Amino acid sequence: DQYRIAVLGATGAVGRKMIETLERRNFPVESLKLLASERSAGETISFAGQSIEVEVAAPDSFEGIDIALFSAGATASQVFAPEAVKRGAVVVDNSSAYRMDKSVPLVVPEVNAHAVDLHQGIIANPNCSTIQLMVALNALKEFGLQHVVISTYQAVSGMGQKAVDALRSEVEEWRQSGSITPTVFPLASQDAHYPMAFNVLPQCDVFLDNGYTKEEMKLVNESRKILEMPELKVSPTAVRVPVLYGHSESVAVRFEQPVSPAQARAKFEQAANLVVVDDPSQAQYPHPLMAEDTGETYVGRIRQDLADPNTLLFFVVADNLLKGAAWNAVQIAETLIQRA
Ligand code: A2P
Ligand code: 11C
Repeated sequence: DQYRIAVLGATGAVGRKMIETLERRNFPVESLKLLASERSAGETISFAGQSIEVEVAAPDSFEGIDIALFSAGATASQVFAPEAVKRGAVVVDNSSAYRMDKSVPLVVPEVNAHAVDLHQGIIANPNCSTIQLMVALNALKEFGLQHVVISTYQAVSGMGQKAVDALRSEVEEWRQSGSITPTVFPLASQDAHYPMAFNVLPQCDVFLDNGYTKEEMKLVNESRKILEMPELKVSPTAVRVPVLYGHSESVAVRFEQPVSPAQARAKFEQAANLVVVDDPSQAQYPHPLMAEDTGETYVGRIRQDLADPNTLLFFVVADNLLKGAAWNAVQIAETLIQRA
């Protein structure tokens, strides 16, 4: 079978990767419709040797579409997802709009593919920093996960294409003038801006009333839903670093029992799409440039906590635009057609 596919947000950082991933994974595409706002109407993007013109998204755009991949932000998802579903499409939504909705499966195929079966038209793709954490934690689930302490090191591409351009411009401005005029980080929409180049900012997305950022609370709430562990303790800190592509995470997990690094490593090695890179004597460990442009999740620096034998520490890296977004979304679409 072949499927009629639409990509909403086709010109964005994730949308472009969705198109590329459909091609790389040889998805059975009968036709591909590319949708964005009026800002980029008429632009062309190539897919499988064809040049496809980007159209302005409208409710009727989804007429005759089987699967729609959405990555145009939560507001656009709220507007267009019901319209697409009404017209018979299944939406795989990369925004945060529907993730915590009880009637919407939130899926990392390596972890909870079965949840896809429960969809009512919309399947949500988790937040990038959550997805790679899930791939690693799921491998260790049988040891009894008790408490996860996670600190992230997130690439600017998580904020979209404009943030990638902005970090490059900051570096260029610094090279030419020796200074940086900050306008985009940590968030374009807020007043306070700091340089991102040569800097680290402990803010991803907006702060909530509890003193945590939205990104941090996504790590808590989405992890609980995907792992089906509503009581799981998660202590998150999300940090933006001057990296273009690839989120990194330092993770400490407390288990119900002592777990050795060798036991964990054996489980990691059996897990699908998880690559163990862990040979400190040869300086082998995961880092963002290693993960860039790949669909795998990488884990290394596996070691026992010095004070607590029930706690393991490790480092997890993945390409946030691929496994963290576009790749996972296409895997969800594949899961959908395989299980139909
Ligand atoms: P456009 O390029 O026309 O602005 P990024 O996350 O890299 O910023 O990309 C966001 C993507 O979502 C872009 O493709 C953008 O299109 C698209 N987009 C944003 N808002 C809308 C909207 N209201 N309707 C359709 N597409 C949208
Ligand atoms: C970031 N995680 O790196 C965000 C980007 O909920 O899909 C993705 C936001 C989301 O800033």
